Amino acid sequence: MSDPFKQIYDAVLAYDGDLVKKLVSLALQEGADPIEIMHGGLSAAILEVGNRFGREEIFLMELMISAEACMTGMDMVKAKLLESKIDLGKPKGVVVIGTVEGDIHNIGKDIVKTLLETAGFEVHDIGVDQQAESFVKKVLEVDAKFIASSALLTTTCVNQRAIEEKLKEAGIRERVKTIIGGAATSAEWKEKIGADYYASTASVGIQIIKGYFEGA
Ligand code: B12
Repeated sequence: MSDPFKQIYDAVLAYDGDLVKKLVSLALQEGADPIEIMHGGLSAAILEVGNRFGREEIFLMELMISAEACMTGMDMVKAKLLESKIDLGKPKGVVVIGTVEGDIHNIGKDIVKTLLETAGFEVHDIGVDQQAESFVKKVLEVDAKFIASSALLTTTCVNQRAIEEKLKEAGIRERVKTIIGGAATSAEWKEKIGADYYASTASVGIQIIKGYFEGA
């Protein structure tokens, strides 16, 4: 059989959700690394679809169908990762995660969430299109020490700045760390809004959050 990750990649690009499902299931059965299925197969493909959409080579409908196919595969991989999670006892830390207001992209956020859960963190996912106030409210409710926010649109990443402001208004900025991610964010943006950390990938983000709690 040829490279399973490449086959999954091709199936997403072919808008074939059923084939994605079949190939991911087969790859998992054959012991392929779930993280590699996520990154090398599904994410790589959806990013290529995004590039094609950006170049106006495909329509929004095609982008949506590919995203659907990608998410089907992601759900299977996430289930596999969580199934293999060993009981690590007390959570390593409490994190609130969500996608900012005006933004419904959830694939990247969900990867970060799954990897954090697999690593033994207690994660409170407030979902997509969430106001800055909702992040802060959740932090107070569950006594979280970290906010992880995702923004994919240049029009919505401003809402990560709103999270910083709302934390200050609530008087808890000093005791909560913030990490930002998603295609619309960057190290420069982090500096500009006063967030604590930026991560270009989920794996880098997990390392940062782990590092913080291990040193805390
Ligand atoms: C899939 C997709 C969609 C799907 C979303 C499905 C879903 N349920 O999420 C649909 C079709 C719904 C969609 C809609 C739209 N989209 Co869209 N979409 C994408 C696409 C192709 C892929 C995004 C994705 O899932 N990538 C895969 C994941 C794994 O990558 P990721 O999110 O970047 O996450 C990784 C890292 O960034 C990081 N990460 C992400 N978040 C976080 C958070 C933290 C804390 C950390 C540590 C790390 C982290 O971890 C992940 C893994 O390493 C991107 C293209 C792109 N280059 O990003 C366009 C893109 C983001 N979309 C775009 C646009 C324009 C739109 C629409 C406005 C289209 C329209 N005309 O309606 C709408 C907006 C809807 C809204 N209000 O949010 C533009 C944005 C342009 C801009 N500069 O603002 C892009 C860049 C496409 C393009 N090239 O034009 N989209």
